[in-house]
Amino acid sequence: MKAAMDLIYLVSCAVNEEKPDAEKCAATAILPVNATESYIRGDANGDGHVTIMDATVIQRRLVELEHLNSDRIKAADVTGEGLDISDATAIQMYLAEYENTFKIGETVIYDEYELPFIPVK
Ligand SMILES: [Ca+2]
Repeated sequence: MKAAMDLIYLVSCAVNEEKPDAEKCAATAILPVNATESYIRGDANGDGHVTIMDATVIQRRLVELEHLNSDRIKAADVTGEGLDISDATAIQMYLAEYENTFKIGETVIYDEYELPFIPVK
């Protein structure tokens, strides 16, 4: 699931008290309230569910039999350490109802983006 990513820029300035005419401004990019990006942690194939197919897709990606775009890799990297076999194992353990240490199956929502400092002047 992915919505449009039109960015709104919020510009804020701080006045330098030692030099009253000097301002330091920064622009922060944020997303509109209704523009969200979300994914289900562990849903490597993007079908909206976490199943054994997601572990299989990760395994196939690791031996270069499958391509995953950056959004799918983000969902597949359940351990947060880069995509590797531990992600497939974690999904298998989740499906076998072991303790869900990595919050697999939970929806991860981004509703606001903050980009690095952007000097305005
Ligand atoms: Ca899936």
